Amino acid sequence: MTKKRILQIGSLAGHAPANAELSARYDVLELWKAADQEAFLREHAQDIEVIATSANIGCKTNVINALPNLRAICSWGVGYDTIDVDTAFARKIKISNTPEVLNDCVADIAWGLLLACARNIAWGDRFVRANHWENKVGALPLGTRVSGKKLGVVGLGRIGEAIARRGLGFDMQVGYHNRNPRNDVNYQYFDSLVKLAEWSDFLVIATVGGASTKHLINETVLRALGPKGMIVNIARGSVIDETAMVRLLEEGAIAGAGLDVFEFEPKVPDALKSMNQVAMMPHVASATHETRRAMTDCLLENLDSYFSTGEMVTPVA
Ligand code: 8YV
Repeated sequence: MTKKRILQIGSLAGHAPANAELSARYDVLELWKAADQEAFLREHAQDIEVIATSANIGCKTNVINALPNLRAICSWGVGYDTIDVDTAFARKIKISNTPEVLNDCVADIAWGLLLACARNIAWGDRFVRANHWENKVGALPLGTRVSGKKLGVVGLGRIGEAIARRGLGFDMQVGYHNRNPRNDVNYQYFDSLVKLAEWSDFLVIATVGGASTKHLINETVLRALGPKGMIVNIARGSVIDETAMVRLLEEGAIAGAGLDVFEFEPKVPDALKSMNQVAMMPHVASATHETRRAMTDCLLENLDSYFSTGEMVTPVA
């Protein structure tokens, strides 16, 4: 049987077997390897009905516009702020992502960063490695208690809920802000972000990225979190006004930050790199063997499903 053709926009480098698994099943046109991508798109414009991409690479307007027969975009990852959804939906192009399978691992990293920040775990690691303990060079400062405190979640969706549930295991009170309250949870709802930030000891960002949430966490919200408050972001760097956050961390107007994502990643502000009250990861919250395997399986299921039924298994609504 001849393989169906797909266009793969970028390498799925975040899961080593993924590229080979796609090529084993499909006749893959690898856009990212083309020296002249526009010429490549022109050459194959009529043949491409399906795209495979990822959350970090997305699918831009020019690619969609270059492909008159495009019907489906299947993405690896849950976020789709990098895909021009409006242009795609206007042409009735279907989009799928890989939701649910990464909730737990992303929530675990939110908690890892929260604990690292509050209890100086990354700082302590640096302290030991630098032989400061052995050589009695100063002492690691006291940390901040986590158990029993107040956890604010911005964006109580699938990942936000997994973060909130873990908070209950730490005997925390949990509050959240969404556009609308949910009637299926018992957590305290705040209709304003500023009120949630004022209430919270730890504010964890788990909302979607893109234009609708750009700089949602601005200077006012950060000031409301206050000099003892800590912020954690496992969502998208664009949700926080990073310049304001760096300035307020420098001033001590907020106590610390645990960050997996950055506004202009992989560029990270130099100022953050020298702050011991900041714990950072290179956008790897979903990066476990198990979760990345599940994300690749979900991508393949969506592609297979589209080709056999015309429908996605996990469509983006
Ligand atoms: C991706 C993510 O792994 O799923 C998402 O939306 O941000 C991550 O899980 C990341 O984009 C890969 O670089």
